[in-house]
Amino acid sequence: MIAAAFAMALLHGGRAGAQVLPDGPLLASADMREGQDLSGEWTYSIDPYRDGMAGFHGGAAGTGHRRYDDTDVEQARRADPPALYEYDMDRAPRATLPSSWLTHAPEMRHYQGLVWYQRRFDADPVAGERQFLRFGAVNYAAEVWLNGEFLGRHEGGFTPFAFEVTGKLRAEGNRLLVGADSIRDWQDVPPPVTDWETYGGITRPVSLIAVPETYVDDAWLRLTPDGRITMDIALDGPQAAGAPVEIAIPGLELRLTTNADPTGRVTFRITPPSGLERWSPQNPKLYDIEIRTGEDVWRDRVGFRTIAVRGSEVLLNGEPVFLSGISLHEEELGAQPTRNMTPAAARALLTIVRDDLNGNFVRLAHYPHGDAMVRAADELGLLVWSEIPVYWRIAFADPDVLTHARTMLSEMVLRDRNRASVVIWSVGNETPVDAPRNAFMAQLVADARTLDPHRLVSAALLTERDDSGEVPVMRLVDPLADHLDVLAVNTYNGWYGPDRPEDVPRIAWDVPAGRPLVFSEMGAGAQPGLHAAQGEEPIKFTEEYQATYYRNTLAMAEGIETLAGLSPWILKDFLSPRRQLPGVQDGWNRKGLIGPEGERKLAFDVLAEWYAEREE
Ligand code: GCB
Repeated sequence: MIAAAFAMALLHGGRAGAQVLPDGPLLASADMREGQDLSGEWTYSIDPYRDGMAGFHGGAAGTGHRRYDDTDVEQARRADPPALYEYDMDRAPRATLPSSWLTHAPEMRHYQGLVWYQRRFDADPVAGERQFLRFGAVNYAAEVWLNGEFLGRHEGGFTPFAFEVTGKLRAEGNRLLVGADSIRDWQDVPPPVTDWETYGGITRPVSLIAVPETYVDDAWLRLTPDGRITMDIALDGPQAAGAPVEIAIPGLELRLTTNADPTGRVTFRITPPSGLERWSPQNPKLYDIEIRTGEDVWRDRVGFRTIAVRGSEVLLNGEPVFLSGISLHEEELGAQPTRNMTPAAARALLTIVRDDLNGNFVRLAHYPHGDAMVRAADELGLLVWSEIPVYWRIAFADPDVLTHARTMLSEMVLRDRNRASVVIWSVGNETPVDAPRNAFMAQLVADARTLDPHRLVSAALLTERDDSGEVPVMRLVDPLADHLDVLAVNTYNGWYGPDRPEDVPRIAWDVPAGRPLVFSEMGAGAQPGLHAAQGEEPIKFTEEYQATYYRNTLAMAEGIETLAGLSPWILKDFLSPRRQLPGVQDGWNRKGLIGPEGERKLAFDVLAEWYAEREE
């Protein structure tokens, strides 16, 4: 064992600076802590007029509708016969979480609004320990009460949050109430109009996590461009200042000891042993990490790699890599998805990308996916683009909206910056250029760099079309491009707009020279199993049309010298309420290369073969 003791009172890598940080405990790598899993059976109650929030009329105290009180309604009614209650969370319908309420019952399929969820649980709080309730995500806004006490509110349907509940738990029958509201307005991120299903509800795991009084709240380990492993650790608790900290990476025979600085922080930089195996799609090597302080043990599995840009190339561990990718929504395979992306469901999708599509890259659109997906990418060796849902038009001029988006960005980066697979942070998708938007997006890029200086930053941009010359020219004229490491554009020539698929290869691209360009989207719809009539030209939504579209768009892509990768739209058909062509879409965006249950369309092989050729 190599022993080393370094205590460098440097700035803790990412939590300092001007970025907007989440409130409350971070609990980095919370999914690796042994918690009490509160998934499983909950009760739920719809509340379309939101009178459960306010109380409205009812019993003497005006509580007849107030869902979050710590009341056994049945007992209260017997104890006070005239009392009026118009809810009873203990006897409400049951649902298994995580999932969206859309699949709790047929009549819930199109419900959008407020739904109350309740979970009763026993806890065994140990004196001297701290307890946290951690939510993987609640879509969209959540208000949380424990035993009648308000814990807080969180907005944003795709990032984690936690509340400290030390001293608030009882041994038996705790009553956890969550008001989950799926309604968004134009001050929200994403805005009300998107092109995917709003899966309202508690869509990721909920757990009760116990830690010693002083514990490791945040730890960030990575290989920095100087070739060293850099670790930033933040303790929280009364004994954090000067606390002894031990870091072990058994796979590298490393054991390091030090003491935290007066603010409870530690920064280490070490030259890794020469045996370090770098993480890559070919060798997704992860190292077990243990960080101890007092009784607390923080665990994670971390890969070490570098990512950079040189001219128009993306470099992984110093070597050029072409991003052979595909976009993905957080929606599992199956005829009736509910958004419960378990580790197995995530692996099922990513295995198709890696093994069948010959891919090495996924764009996780259009919002941060759950821990399970990013962990599966780490394990399977897929490079990841991770995005916040700054999508189309939001209220860019509103400073509160900017604060909200910045918080979301921090929540995403702080959750996932230990994941080697994540190589690109994206600050948004198809946001129309104007002054307030440009300032908004530039701020997000600056934040991403402060939070994490060594990953690449991108955004999916819009292009302008110029038909004044002999061939159509697609032009990238967006001032945000100057701020990004990787330029990315979505292209749909041959699907939307005037072009026929066979005209697509001649389209020219006017993009900044010497910088990597990714087609963050390209796509065409096809209903699985719908084929062109014999001898007739394929019409839209046949598999043949989609396959022809792919052949021609790939031919166009081959003409772009700076093309560094693709993430076509999209691996799997996904539910979207704006897609209602009867008998063809029926609520599904059909641009998947596979259907809802994995049915492969003809275009799948077109792309898979193209990627295979690039590997040779
Ligand atoms: C886009 C959007 C994506 C849509 C897709 C489509 O440009 O970024 O969210 O689903 O087009 O299918 O139109």
